[in-house]
Amino acid sequence: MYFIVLVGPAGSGKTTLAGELAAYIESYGPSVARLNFDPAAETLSYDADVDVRSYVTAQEFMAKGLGPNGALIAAVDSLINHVFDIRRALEEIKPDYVIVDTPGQMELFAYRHGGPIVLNALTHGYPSVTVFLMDAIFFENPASIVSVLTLASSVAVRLQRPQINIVSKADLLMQDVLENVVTRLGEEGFLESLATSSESDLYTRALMLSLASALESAGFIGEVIPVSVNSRESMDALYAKIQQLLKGGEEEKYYDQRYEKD
Ligand SMILES: Nc1nc2c(ncn2[C@@H]2O[C@H](COP(=O)(O)OP(=O)(O)OP(=O)(O)O)[C@@H](O)[C@H]2O)c(=O)[nH]1
Ligand SMILES: [Mg+2]
Repeated sequence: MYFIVLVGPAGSGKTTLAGELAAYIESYGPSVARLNFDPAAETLSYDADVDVRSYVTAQEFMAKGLGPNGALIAAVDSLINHVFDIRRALEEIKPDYVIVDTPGQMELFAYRHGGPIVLNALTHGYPSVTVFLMDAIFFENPASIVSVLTLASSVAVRLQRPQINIVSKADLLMQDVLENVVTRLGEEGFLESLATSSESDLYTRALMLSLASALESAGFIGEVIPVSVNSRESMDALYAKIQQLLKGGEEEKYYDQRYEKD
């Protein structure tokens, strides 16, 4: 089993991509299990093979008096009690891939303890990759771009597994932004030049430049793949990268070569 964990801000397209990517991979032969990992999901655009809501729902915690955000956090934390049952359910299906559709409340993965602990317990012993979705809407100006890539790096630091950063809903990108920004993000010095070109005040620009420079010097950005569920071509690029990271040998990473294991 290989795990593909979809993480991204609210509404970035995780659930839609989970269903479309599963069908896309199946069209080439491998079997795929769809795992809904969002205890607060109301409707899903795919049929979940395993659904955490069979074990715990955010609504149960709201009934105990928590607000919607606190209830989701408590629900994800409490998944640790069910994670072995969820693994067993997946092991019975024995799919080639498991696609994990996570909740949109990013602080679960970027800042809190619960998200990474539960995900690590879920995927322990199996190769896994994070696909981080950055909505096309974030690619409108340098401040949003630097900010969403910084968020992507927080997730990478915390989940500690190979990560593919994608621009989701790429069909909504203007052609000019696709060609002159998104496809150039991996070029050395490009993010820094973008930060420098920002029309922010001096302090903000200096901060953005430092963040851009840190992300670049760590080799974090690499290739950012534009993906639209309407384009088979972009799904080809995503699937190729997923296979490269999952099967390309011992935990292939595209981070800075200086820190590779001996
Ligand atoms: N144009 C376009 N819209 C998309 C694409 N993928 C998803 N959407 C739309 O984006 C909206 C949000 O999609 P979801 O898949 O529910 O996003 P999500 O990340 O699962 O949302 P939460 O679970 O609430 O965080 C829906 O209206 C989708 O139809 C895409 O590739 N292109
Ligand atoms: Mg969703």
